Amino acid sequence: MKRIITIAVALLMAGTAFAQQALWGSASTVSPEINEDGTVTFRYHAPKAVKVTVSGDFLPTQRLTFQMNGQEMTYDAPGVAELKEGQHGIWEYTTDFKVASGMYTYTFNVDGNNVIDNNNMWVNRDIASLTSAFIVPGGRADLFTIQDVPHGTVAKVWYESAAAGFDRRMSVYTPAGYEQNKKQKYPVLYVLHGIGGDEDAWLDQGRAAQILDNLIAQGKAKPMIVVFTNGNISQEAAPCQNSTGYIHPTTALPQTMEGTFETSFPEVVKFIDSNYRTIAKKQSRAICGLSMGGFHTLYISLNYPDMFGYSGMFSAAIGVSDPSVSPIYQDFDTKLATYFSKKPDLLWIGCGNTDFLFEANKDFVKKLNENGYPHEYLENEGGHIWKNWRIYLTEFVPKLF
Ligand code: FER
Repeated sequence: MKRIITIAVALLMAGTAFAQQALWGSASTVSPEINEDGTVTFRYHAPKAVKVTVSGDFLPTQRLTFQMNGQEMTYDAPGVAELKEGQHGIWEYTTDFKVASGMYTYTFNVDGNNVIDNNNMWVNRDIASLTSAFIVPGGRADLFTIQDVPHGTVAKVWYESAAAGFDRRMSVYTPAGYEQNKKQKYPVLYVLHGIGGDEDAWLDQGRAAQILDNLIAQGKAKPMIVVFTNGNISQEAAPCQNSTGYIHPTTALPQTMEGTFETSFPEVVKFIDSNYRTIAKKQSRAICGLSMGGFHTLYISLNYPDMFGYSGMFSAAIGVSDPSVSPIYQDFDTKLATYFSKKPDLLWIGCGNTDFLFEANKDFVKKLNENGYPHEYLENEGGHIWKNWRIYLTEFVPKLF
């Protein structure tokens, strides 16, 4: 018996040593720690550091400015707080306020260098920045957590793109029950990311799969298939997931907002309708997106007015199209009139009142009002941030189908 145990332990050790390279490098410092009084403590081990700060959207925002098209624009940047060095080179900061329920992302800055919290295993990428994340539960944030409900399935799917000339990747969420209910057909929501993003953005930063699981389980949303495309037509897939391996994410990729992605969108819809059990009609199709994805949503909806019954524009990059680069951006007013003459089920717009695109969104809403074009508009606090985009998704999805 003893011998059998020894062999079993030896096999286990050999197996795990190969299976887990990082087996002996465990984390020891607790960070972040959500305290019983509602404050949050951050810790970072840096025995030789001179200055350590934490920056994140759990802190009051700072207003910063930048130049866009010769104009000075203001935007919200995450606040910054200093950590103090304690024993054993562990730096620490505890908020002097209760952190409200919500999902937050943050980074440390150690002597001028931005780093993630290496004791927090939840890391997200936002364009070209790695951020650490945490959720303070309660309220709407409970939609972002994994609950004891039936879960959908997320697949990474490659499709042949004639427009790009190579295979491209998308993420596809099928709701709980999809695999079992073989006769059931489902409506489809297409969800688009912002500039510099990719087919992973809404699932990682946006918590879209959790939001869908929870809203469906609560009976607040219909079971639906959700498709997350990669809106950078020059790109096969997200960084490290493409044939070149590594790519550095940038907001200035070739063919960004030059019409090819929008023009070729029917090839995506055709692929989904051919490979999934969809209800392949306008009233059972929705599209939405944040920022550049809101821009894509607008032009796809206007140029293919028979394709989507529901369209959602989240902090949309309105008014930045160049009609000279693609016919898709031309004859805007005529296309808008045609779109509304075909009676879409819903055009939904959401924008925060400190977003640098707030004025552009307000102008668009004004134009819709002046023309009597039906729409829903949510104006809330905050800027061009994931906090708002998660809120907009939770508002938009229950209105569908
Ligand atoms: C612009 C304003 C906003 C623009 C793009 C955006 C290319 C997109 C922002 C985003 O997706 O977050 O002028 O020009």
